[in-house]
Order: sequence, then C-alpha cells, then structure tokens
Amino acid sequence: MIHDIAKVAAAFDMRGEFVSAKPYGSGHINDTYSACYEEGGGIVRYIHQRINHSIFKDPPSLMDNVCRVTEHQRRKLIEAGVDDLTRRALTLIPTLDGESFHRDADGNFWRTYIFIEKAQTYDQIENTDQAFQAAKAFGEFQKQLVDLPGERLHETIPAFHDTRSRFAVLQAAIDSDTQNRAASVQSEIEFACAREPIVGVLVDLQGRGLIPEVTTHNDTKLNNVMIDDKTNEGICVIDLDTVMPGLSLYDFGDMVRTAARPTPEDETDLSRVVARMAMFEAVTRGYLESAGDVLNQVEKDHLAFSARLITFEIGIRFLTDYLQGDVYFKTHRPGHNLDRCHVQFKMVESFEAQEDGMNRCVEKLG
Ligand code: ADP
Ligand code: GN1
Ligand code: MG
Repeated sequence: MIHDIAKVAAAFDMRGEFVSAKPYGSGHINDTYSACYEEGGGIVRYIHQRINHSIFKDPPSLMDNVCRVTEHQRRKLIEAGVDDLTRRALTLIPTLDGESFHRDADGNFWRTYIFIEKAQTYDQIENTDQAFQAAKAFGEFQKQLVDLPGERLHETIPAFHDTRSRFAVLQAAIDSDTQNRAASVQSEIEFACAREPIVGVLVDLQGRGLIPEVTTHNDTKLNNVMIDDKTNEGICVIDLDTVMPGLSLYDFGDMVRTAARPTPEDETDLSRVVARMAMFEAVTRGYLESAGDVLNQVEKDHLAFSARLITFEIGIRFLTDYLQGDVYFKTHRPGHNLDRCHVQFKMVESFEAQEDGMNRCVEKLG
C-alpha cells in the first residue's frame, strides 16, 4: 500500500516545502519513504516511516526507547567533540505538537528522521572492509549504550531472540498447519527438529548468570548500518526498533549471518550459498576491536556458535511465517519465506562444517 506522504508530512515540523516522496529501502518490516523538500534554495531529503504496529504492539513505548537511545548517542558524540552529529546518529524531527511520532486517522504511527546523505546501506556486502567497518560500528553502538541512564528499555518484542520460544512457535505452527503447507516442507521440519538441542544454549547460559544482559541492537543485519560513501566507515547504526535488553552474542551472530553470506537472503541457487570465512574473520576483527573489552570469556567462547544459532533462529522464523501464511515478513513472490528459510539452513550447515576453523579464528584474534 502506498500512503499519502504529503498528508503525513503536514503533521511534522518540517522546515521546507514538500516536493515528492517515494518508497525507499528493502526492510522487511516498516513502510519507509524518502521525501524531498525545498529548503533554503535546495532540495533536502527526509525519511518518513510507518511503524509496523501489528509487529510492534506498543509504538509509543518503542518511540520512548528510540528517543532515549538517540539522545544518549547525541550527548556522547558531543562529549567526544564530533561535529557531523546528524550523520552519526539518527535524528528525529518532532511533530508540530512536539511529539516524537504522529498518529494518523487510520491509526498508523509515523516518525520522521533526517536523511543520512552520502552513505548507503548494502543488502549484499561487497568486501571484507565493509564487513569490518559494519561490525566495528555495531560494537561501538553497543558500547555507547553501556551507560544509558534510566530504567531498562522497553521490550518492544518480548522474547525476541529467545530461540527456545521461537522453536516452540514453529512447533505450534506445524501442529496447527492452518495453510496446509506442513506436508510440503517435511525435510525443512526434520532439519529444524534435528537441531532442537541447540535452541536453549544461550538462554541457559544467561539464566545461569554466565553471560550478562546488556542493551543490544538485536537486528544487526548489514543493511541496518549506513556505510559512508567516501571513507567506507560504518557511520550510523539505524533501525532502532529492537534496541532493548539482549545478549551481545545475538548482535554478533546476526552480523555474521548477513556478512558471511555471498548471496542475497532469498537466493534460489543454493549451490552459491556458503559461509565465507574471510567475512567471518573481518566481522570478528571489527567487533572485537570496538566491543572486545566488554565481552567475558564465556561470550568469546560462543562467538562462532552464535552465528550458527542466530542463523538457525532466523531460518525457523522464515519457516514459521511460511507455515502461518506469510503474515510477518514482507514477501514479494509466492514461496519467498521458504526460499529465505532454505538459504538460512544452508548457511547453518556451512557454519557447522566450519565451526572449528571459526573458533580458531576467534582464539587468534581474541
Ligand atoms: P525496516 O525495519 O523495515 O528494516 P529500516 O529502519 O531499516 O526499516 O529502514 C529501511 C531502509 O531505509 C534502510 O535499510 C535504509 O536503507 C533506509 N533508511 C532508514 N533510515 C534512514 C535514514 N535516516 N537515512 C537514510 N536512509 C535510511
Ligand atoms: C527483519 O526490519 P529488518 O528488515 O531490518 C527482522 C529481523 C530479521 C530480518 C531478516 C523486527 O529485519 O529480526 O532478522 O528481518 N526484524 C524484525 O532479514 O522482526
Ligand atoms: Mg532494517
């Protein structure tokens, strides 16, 4: 659905005159638009974004998190003497009423960000330097939030990375089989069931107090960091909807999931899907360089494992959504979620086959 962005824009405290807007980016969740405004004799872009409120059930709490996080980042950047503040942290444009979001007549929640120019997100990583820079940026983001003042952030999606509960939801979807699709995905179901023993590993380590809860991003796929066109630096971490209490290993695992894959997330030629160790090495170097000193030994020992676990978790989420009738992730063709699931499962196999080497790599770098 295409929304009337001029109408949405009228609710915000924009400085210029609205010129045009178009759908933007390739996120799976929100409706994102880039919009051009005439401002001071030139054209300036902004992002208007509809928060998917069937997924994020409490947008006001979510926006409270986003405000707290971005204000904290801004304070830290000022302290550090950084001058290009609006390129290094997301900046919200308030509504005419001074709020961080606008609720339209249809009940949709909208927010507006300054557009980060001269930088891009990449659905597909191009080289090891990008992998290194993106991982370094996510690590820095995590460290920026270590001293976030105030109470615990809201959990915008409860149990988001609780792989055990993700597996239980898959089992329920198989049992109810509302779309009559389970019979056609028996081998995928077998693949998932064979790996049930790993689903509790990280939550159990957390439960035993061996790995700490920290504020994490929780959606560290590579197109959630803007890479500077000139310097190749990971200049700004975006997509803050899932920033909440979590485990460092979730963020690391999801970075590796996306960086190590040589193909799009929905590749149909599975012979091309294999985990690239040079990318794993680059992500590990980048993450350890920025966040290595806040990790304990148990976390370090599970870095390689986390890549396999998080990739498996996303794989079962795609499979679950396929079984439930494609109700969660945006899809663009029949069987899209199943194609995505196949790619994740192939990556899981590839991580399994290479985990010894990955562990050696972590040891060498750590
Ligand atoms: P989703 O939750 O749907 O993934 P994102 O917040 O990641 O939504 O936004 C989707 C895409 O829009 C991003 O991958 C990025 O390319 C682009 N984008 C989002 N915010 C900005 C911004 N402030 N400046 C420039 N591009 C942005
Ligand atoms: C979604 O919003 P986006 O496209 O950056 C999803 C992530 C998945 C990812 C898979 C809130 O991320 O958890 O890992 O798709 N976000 C949410 O590509 O569910
Ligand atoms: Mg995104």
